[in-house]
Amino acid sequence: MKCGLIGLSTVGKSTIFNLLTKGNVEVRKYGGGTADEPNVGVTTVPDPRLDFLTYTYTPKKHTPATVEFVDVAGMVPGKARDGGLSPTLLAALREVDSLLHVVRCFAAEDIPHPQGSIDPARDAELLDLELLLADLAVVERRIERLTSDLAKHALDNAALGEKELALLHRLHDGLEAGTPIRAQLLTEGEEHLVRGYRFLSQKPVVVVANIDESQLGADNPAPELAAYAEEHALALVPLCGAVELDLARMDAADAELFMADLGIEESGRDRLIREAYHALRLISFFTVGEDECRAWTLTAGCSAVAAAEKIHSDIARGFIRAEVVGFDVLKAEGSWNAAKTKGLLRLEGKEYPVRDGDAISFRFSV
Ligand SMILES: Nc1nc2c(ncn2[C@@H]2O[C@H](COP(=O)(O)OP(=O)(O)OP(=O)(O)O)[C@@H](O)[C@H]2O)c(=O)[nH]1
Ligand SMILES: [Mg+2]
Repeated sequence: MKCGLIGLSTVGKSTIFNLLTKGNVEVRKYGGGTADEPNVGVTTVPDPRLDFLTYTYTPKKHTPATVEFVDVAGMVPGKARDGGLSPTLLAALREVDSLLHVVRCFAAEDIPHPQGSIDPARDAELLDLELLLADLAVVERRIERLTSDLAKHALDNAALGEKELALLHRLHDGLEAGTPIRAQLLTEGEEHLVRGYRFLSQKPVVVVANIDESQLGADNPAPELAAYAEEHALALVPLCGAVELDLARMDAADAELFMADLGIEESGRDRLIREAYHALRLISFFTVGEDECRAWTLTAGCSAVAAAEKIHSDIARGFIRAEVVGFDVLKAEGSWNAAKTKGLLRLEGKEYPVRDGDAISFRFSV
């Protein structure tokens, strides 16, 4: 699972990246949005269910689910229209599965805002427009190419080419009308046809409102941005990046005092990871045993064979069946073997849609 942090420049992307990855990665400075190699860091997903399994099995190793975060340079509005986004930035963003869109809501007069004023809803819209325009450029290039190939009878499968062309025209019109591909409701077949383009506006998004210290504990700390997020059906997580980063670097006792003082109930880091997980429709399944208890990340609705693929391509290729038991049953029975003795393990095939909390053992032969 890879998640990209995007936003205009100096909105706090690297601060929040540091918070999420616990600052173990040296964060590069981008001179006013100049493209550079992205910062990459991995963080573990807190999960009390894995803690329980580890406690029960005392395995040699326990491995939480991880999310990889990618922190890129700030986007400069207007660049995507001329195809001016840097290839490094585009390549990094195409690779991620989802986006955390950081929007500056904090004031800080000593930190100049590239647009000259603090206006979170305007900024969010500007950035979303960049994503649309980046996709539009890809769609237009592809339409041109396909049209020419079809005219020259240069395609092996002209019917498929025609189908793709029709779809691209539809996406094009949608994008021009301001609708991200995410909201254009593709069928599974259509989705498959254009999957290779890895459109930016198709990726699921969580908006992170990087709020001012003065707004900590407020009910609705960024009302205009909240309205924008609601209108566009986007999840919104408000947090104060600078304060949360300080908090994450304190020892537990100090952090507790500090949080009580500021009216923060849960660390922003845990909350952001949890809410992002939820908003991005991610679930966890587990593999358990004396050697290792491990949580794996999967998109909700994925099949058992897709889950197998996460572990090893051989397991997916040689998939015979999956033995499955839900976490709650496993917890109630106390162990995999106890559940097995009671006949509570289910045998599922390749197409079984994995549920959050399933513990799975795969039978396969290669
Ligand atoms: N007051 C305040 N300052 C913040 C907050 N979050 C980040 N900053 C400051 O804003 C400045 C920019 O933060 P970065 O995290 O580097 O922002 P960025 O989006 O990664 O910037 P670029 O990579 O240059 O686009 C730094 O000086 C941060 O300390 C916040 O919540 N409150
Ligand atoms: Mg940065």
